[in-house]
Amino acid sequence: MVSELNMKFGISEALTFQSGAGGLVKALLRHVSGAEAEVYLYGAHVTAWRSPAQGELLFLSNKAVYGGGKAIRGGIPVIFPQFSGLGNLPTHGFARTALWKVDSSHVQENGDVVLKLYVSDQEISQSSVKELWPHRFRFTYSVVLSERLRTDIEILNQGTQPLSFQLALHTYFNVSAIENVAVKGLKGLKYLDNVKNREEGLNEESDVKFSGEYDRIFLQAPDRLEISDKTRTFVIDRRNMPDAVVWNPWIEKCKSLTDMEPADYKRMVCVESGNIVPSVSLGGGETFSCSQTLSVK
Ligand code: TA6
Repeated sequence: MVSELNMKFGISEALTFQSGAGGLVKALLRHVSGAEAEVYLYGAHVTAWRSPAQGELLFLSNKAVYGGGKAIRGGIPVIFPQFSGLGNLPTHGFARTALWKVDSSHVQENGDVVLKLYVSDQEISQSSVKELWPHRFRFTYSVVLSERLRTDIEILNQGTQPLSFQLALHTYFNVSAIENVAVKGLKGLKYLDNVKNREEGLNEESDVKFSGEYDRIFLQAPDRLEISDKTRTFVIDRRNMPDAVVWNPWIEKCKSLTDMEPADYKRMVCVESGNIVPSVSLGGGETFSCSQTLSVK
């Protein structure tokens, strides 16, 4: 499998496929700047993004489980076609535990390394899912590495009937310590508070900081959000992904997660770009596209 993938899609220096954790196949992308990213075919899951200057930029749990129908804890889980429990599918949908396939790979003129993965209804084997979400679709996910990390999404409704979905890139950022972190750009936004049974609220904080379990879906957020940490700032640029989820499990919730160390809440924050409320409606034959670009300064 790995050697076949390297024959077909490998690009010397820029893109190699390897056997990763749990025997799952992962791709290693290397950019001329020295930036690197790792992507598992399982879940099309970006598990690492690192830069020579800043090191590991995404949080990845040392207790993550690889395969077996459980999502890898950390990196960038792809949430589709349902966010959290907002529907009758398994929490956060089936994309993050599906086995994606390689569509293509190339290095652009400007040096960006591109790995394009896809999953369709053909690759979804769980019959229960097909009953609950009986649509023909193709989800194409492009991981584009330069000094930045861009993830482009195209979702095609291959059926004739309309379908609707929720979507999010559930990005886990690696932070120095949660008490050093502030999420900027959310002032004045309506949110749904998942810690208070999705109670609606209005955010007055220019800087969202953390002192307990935090789990809010911010609606219609600006295209640019920032996460300031002690010595660096993450910049999240979003196209056509208006909602933003901010999550930190804090002490008790973190302890309850078997695939996180009890102290892991201190070194991560999730800021997730998405299309959650309302869901996206897609007519037969129509395509939805959106994108997230991560950079650090
Ligand atoms: O994005 C926030 C959230 O919906 C939280 O409620 C928490 O459940 C988190 O996702 C992680 O969910 P998971 O199913 O990956 O454990």
